[in-house]
Amino acid sequence: MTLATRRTLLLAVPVTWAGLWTTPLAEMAPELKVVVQGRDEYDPVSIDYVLGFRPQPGLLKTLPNNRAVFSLGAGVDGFLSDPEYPRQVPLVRFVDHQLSREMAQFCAMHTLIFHRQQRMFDALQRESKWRQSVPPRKTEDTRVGVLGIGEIGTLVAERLREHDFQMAGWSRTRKTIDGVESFAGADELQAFLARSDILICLLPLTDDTRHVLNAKTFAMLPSGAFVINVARGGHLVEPDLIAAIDSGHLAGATLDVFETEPLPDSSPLWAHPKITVTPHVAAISDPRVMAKVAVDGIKRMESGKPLENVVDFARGY
Ligand code: NDP
Ligand code: OXD
Repeated sequence: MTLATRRTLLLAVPVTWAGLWTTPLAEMAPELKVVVQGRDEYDPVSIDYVLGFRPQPGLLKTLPNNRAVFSLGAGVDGFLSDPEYPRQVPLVRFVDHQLSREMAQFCAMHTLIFHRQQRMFDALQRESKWRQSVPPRKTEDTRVGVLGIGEIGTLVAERLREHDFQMAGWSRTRKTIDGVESFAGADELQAFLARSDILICLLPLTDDTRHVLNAKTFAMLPSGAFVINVARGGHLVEPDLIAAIDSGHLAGATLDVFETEPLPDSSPLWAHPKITVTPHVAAISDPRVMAKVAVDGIKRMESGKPLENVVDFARGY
């Protein structure tokens, strides 16, 4: 990178992880000065750019010359939950095909584990029992619904379509995706849920989508439906999910994200026999790619080009 002025980037991540990004940043942009929040002394006035994930609330408003914020996550709720986020500073979310591919793989895996009754066979194996059984419903008769059919949701739907599931997606605006039925807006949510035997949540967490997975929406799903939440814990009312499973209405769930992370030891989700818990690992982004996205963004900004994947503060994603 050749910069007319030496620029300074504040890396707002846990100090012990900082090396994951400082090393590739130094290789890709040796002229960029990188300071690590909580480790290095810095003058707030000197900060030109920020790269981070869930920075401490109030931090960004202390940086009067900050030109842009680059999110290390696809979801930017960790920035927008800061009531003092300076709205004149563009926020760039992380968009990467490798990330979408990993998300699609995780969603396909958990859809198929449920559909092919793998948990039942795991239990039978533990008891040395040989019992042949086929999925209760044919794949082509099984309806999968993706809540949030954006960058990641679209690839998830396309990959599951290849397995012959009947696919649909729900979004704010209408979509045209081959072999994926489109439902749009609040008015079509009920019809979308009523046809979703397996529901995958891939929405951004906003004021409109918080707690969208609740007792009322679960009741709209067909009996025996399965829920996969890989978006944010704030989408789900956890006690409502447990109640819907324990009542027999829902067959179970896979949860990768939680209202409180790490999931507390005391959470009933850990030991629930019909819930699979994973520790926010549906996709682990590559720090080198994240560093490159930030460096490319800085280059664009420095050469007067518009930034890509900028968050719309009014929409909240
Ligand atoms: P996008 O912004 O590309 O897509 C969001 C989708 O949600 C769009 O289709 C959008 O509709 C839809 N949407 C937003 N608000 C509403 C609403 N009120 N009603 C109906 N539809 C709505 O996001 P990504 O696909 O990149 O990421 C989705 C989320 O996945 C992230 O925000 C993050 O929380 C989560 N994530 C989790 C990871 C993990 O490891 N577990 C990793 C990466 C992401 P429209 O298209 O009409 O705008
Ligand atoms: C996320 C991510 O937003 O890992 O969760 O990208």
